[in-house]
Amino acid sequence: MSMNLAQYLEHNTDAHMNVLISAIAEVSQAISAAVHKGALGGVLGSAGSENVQGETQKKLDIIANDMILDALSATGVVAGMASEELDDCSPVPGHSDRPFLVLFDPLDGSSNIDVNVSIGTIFSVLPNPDVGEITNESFLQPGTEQLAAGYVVYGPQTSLVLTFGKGVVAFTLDREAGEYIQTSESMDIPEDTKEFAINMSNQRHWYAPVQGYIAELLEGKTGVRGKDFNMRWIASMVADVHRVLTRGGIFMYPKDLRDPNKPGKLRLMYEANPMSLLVEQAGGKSFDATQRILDIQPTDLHQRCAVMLGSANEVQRVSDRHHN
Ligand code: P6P
Repeated sequence: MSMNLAQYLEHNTDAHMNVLISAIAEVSQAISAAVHKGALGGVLGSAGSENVQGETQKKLDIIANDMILDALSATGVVAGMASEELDDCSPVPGHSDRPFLVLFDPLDGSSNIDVNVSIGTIFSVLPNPDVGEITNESFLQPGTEQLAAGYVVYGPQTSLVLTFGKGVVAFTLDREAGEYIQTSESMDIPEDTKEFAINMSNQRHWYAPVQGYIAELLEGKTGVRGKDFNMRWIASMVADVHRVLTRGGIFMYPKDLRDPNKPGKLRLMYEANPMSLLVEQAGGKSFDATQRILDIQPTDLHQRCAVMLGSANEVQRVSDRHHN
């Protein structure tokens, strides 16, 4: 008989973390219901505003963001939050002594909302550095400091995938019962793969190491790799990374020539870091090209980075190309 999330948290986390993850799971059920209602809920389409990234915000982006802010503030264990949708962090007034800081992308891949493709919520839990009031600087901790990380993917199933630094577990939402049931006790990424995920339309903008690496994959069994590869690109990081965690693969969003000052498209603090912790805990690797993403010392809440994550031998191979 599989455990439900409440039983799992009871046996595997302390009281504070139990409260936090339970709150995230509960609010994700409400977000899942809104996502799956789609146009019938009158929440599709643009909200007519832009986020700090200059991206048009979808109504569901903002709805999900506000739901998470309210849910985490009410837990009694969160001192402050940071979100892709907020310019600055959101301290919980009068509670700067609470144990956790939480960063999140409330609805990643939101451009897929209107075309009914999987999207997701990504979250990262950091310790409160306990240096007085919570500011943006309180969050600027390397990914190795994360106490927990996870995501909820709103797809054919709604799945919650979690790590507390002791492997990766997965739960599937039983909508009738209104609870998450454990469906994986250990997600493990095979060291080798035949599947890569990258937006090929950017190919002419890539730097030489990525050009060379992808060219080898495309040569298939006729080339040096001696095997054919398959390509997937959902353009929803949560969905692409969930596939990698489920069956292996390499996911890449490299820095490219369009803007030498822009290290990549994806955000370090609430996309790359949580996903990197999950991938490493599942036996994979996650580099920005030359260094481990989890080792990056952040300098800005919304900084971006290049991402190459997944099956260890493939990530190492493309990283080695950057060093030679
Ligand atoms: P592109 C979604 O907007 C996102 O931030 C990630 O979820 C996804 O992996 C990437 O951007 C897709 O980017 O350039 O292929 O649309």
